[in-house]
Amino acid sequence: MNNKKNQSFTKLPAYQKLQDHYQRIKDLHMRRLFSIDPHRCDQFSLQHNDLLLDYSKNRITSNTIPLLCELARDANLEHWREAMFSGERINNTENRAVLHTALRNCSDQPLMVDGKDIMPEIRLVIDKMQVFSEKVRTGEWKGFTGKAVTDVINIGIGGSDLGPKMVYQALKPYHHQSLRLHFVSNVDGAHIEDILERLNPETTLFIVSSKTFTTQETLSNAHVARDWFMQVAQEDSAIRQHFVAVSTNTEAVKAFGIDIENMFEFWDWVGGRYSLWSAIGLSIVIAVGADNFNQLLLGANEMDEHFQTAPFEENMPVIMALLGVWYNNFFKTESHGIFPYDDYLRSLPMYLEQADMESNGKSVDREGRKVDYPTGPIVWGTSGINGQHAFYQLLHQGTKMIPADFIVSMLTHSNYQEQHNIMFSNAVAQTEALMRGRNIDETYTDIVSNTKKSSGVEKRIHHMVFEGNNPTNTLLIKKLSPRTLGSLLALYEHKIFVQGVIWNLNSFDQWGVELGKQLAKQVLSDIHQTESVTSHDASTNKLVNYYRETINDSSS
Ligand code: G6Q
Repeated sequence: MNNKKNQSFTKLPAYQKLQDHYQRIKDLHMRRLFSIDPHRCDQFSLQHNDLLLDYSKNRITSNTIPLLCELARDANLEHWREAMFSGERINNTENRAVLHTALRNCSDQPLMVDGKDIMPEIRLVIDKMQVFSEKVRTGEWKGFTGKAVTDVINIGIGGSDLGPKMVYQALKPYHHQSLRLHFVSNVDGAHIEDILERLNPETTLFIVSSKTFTTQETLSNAHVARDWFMQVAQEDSAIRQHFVAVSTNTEAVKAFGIDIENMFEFWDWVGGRYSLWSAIGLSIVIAVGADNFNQLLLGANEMDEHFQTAPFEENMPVIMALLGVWYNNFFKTESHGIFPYDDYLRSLPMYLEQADMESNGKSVDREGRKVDYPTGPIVWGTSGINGQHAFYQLLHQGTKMIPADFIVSMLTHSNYQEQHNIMFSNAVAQTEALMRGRNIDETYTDIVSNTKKSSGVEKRIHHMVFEGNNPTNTLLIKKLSPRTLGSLLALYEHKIFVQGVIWNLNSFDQWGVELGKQLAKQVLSDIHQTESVTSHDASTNKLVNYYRETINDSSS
């Protein structure tokens, strides 16, 4: 058990130095910083394999990064990093190790947890996943009427859904030619119904993905799937060929009626939102094959090594984390935008919302003391190019500063190179516009040269000025492949970890999701009562009673 205690974030010696530094540079415009140092980009960029991070469009000077790195040292980042990778129980509220990195560990070194080397078990499960997936992919795995599988449905939610779904979309060019994958997470019956109505039970395979195998939404959907299937199959014995489970809970899997032979195991030291590398990635292996899945793991492992070995000043996840802390805690920004310029990465913002906000959305520190500083930002985003025609107005001319990551692929998988050139130029132009802005003189010149008129300009000019000085990171990916995707996702995982260490949080529990779950069980039972509900507050009573009356009226 790790007993090392961190000082509170605001008591770290570098914190005060950063406060002073902030006071000195907070009003500096990045335009000026670029004009003073035309080579700023060389100083503030990092390359790791096929990822290039340009962080020069940030409100930093050459003094900022050394001070932020000092902050990371004050927060004992080296110690916590070592503790995580070596399997110490750094998830102190659940008394668990945090070892998603072991799932992509390609070395032949043992990794001990509770006196046991966990690497052989990991390899066994990976082999089992690969053998099974190959059977499904080649058509050797047959349904109960002897037909090959055409459709695979992953039933899961949260960490058991978002990662596999996002990776499946991201790796579209690597998909099996004819197998179709579907992801059901919402307990709204419309979700599963919309998918099932198009499918044939004889050729459909279900993966019930749930770490605990107690999650209400997932089990409810799994029962709907089983009933749908049994209407046609009739015999219980047919379930074997159509239902597999991914879980840590053998007993619950058995109780549901899934053969243990068809269960793919993982362990309590894999957090839900960090689980796509484990058996939770089974749908990914089926979609893209074992070799591509191994490339995904390799890319992540390469980022793990970079994170463990590169000096903080040259360490991509550390730098991204520190920049986030710089804005969150000194500029007091509230949110952080994620804008992919690659259609295959369209679900990445949603995935990172969970990864980041469930990890660092905490208001007590590792020791349970209330924090007196802002922790995790609101992480949000969508496809950048669509955002430009929607909410970017606020980024450019609103009153809030929103630091953002622009994630851009350079080589396209599509056949439309000119479309890709348009997308790339938009991404880069946006970061330029957010940084430079357009001052009043430039605005005046632009208007006059575009309209060839100077009369009436004063009326509009203030609406057309852009202050600029909005910070962005640009992450250029050479080409979106399993390997680069693995590195990209591990980069964000470690960024989140570093921020958690600096804020002295346990980034690996998620107690905040519990209360709503408990209350939902109570409300569900209330809905079935015959009497009016009075046990909640007036608002909740009213909503529940109105719902009960409405569904009762409609069924009578
Ligand atoms: C992730 C969270 C959460 C979890 C889901 C599904 O870190 O713990 O999103 O993944 O609640 O849980 P199960 O996999 O246990 O069904």
